[in-house]
Amino acid sequence: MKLILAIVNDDDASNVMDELNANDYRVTRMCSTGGFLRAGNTTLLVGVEEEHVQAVLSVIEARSRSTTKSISSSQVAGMSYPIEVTVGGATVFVVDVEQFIKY
Ligand code: 2BA
Repeated sequence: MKLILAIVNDDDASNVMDELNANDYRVTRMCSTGGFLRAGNTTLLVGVEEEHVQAVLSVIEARSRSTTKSISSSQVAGMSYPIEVTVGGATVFVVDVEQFIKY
């Protein structure tokens, strides 16, 4: 079994979850915060058998848009000016599950 951890934009999370649920995949949604922007994002946990990993990744890829965010953090000669960073579509980790237990 694999655990897919997907960090997605808050705005995309419902679309991703709806499609995963419609395809019978179980999902847990966690509120998270990016360490760089310190802005809210969503982390989805999806536990699936290995043969379903690609299907889940396809849903996440199709439903996650990348956006640009402007932040004023760069300092030059004491002046700060805005820089743009591209966020998402999705940052995904696929990890091995040693045990899956449901009581
Ligand atoms: P944040 O850490 O808030 O990062 C938001 C975006 O800022 C990143 O988008 C990237 O474009 C930029 N960024 C992050 N760190 C940077 C740095 N040190 N210098 C310059 N630009 C930087 P994404 O790469 O799409 O990441 C979106 C969110 O996914 C991140 O939000 C974080 O919550 C998570 N994430 C990304 N990579 C991760 C990793 N290796 N481990 C854990 N979480 C990760």
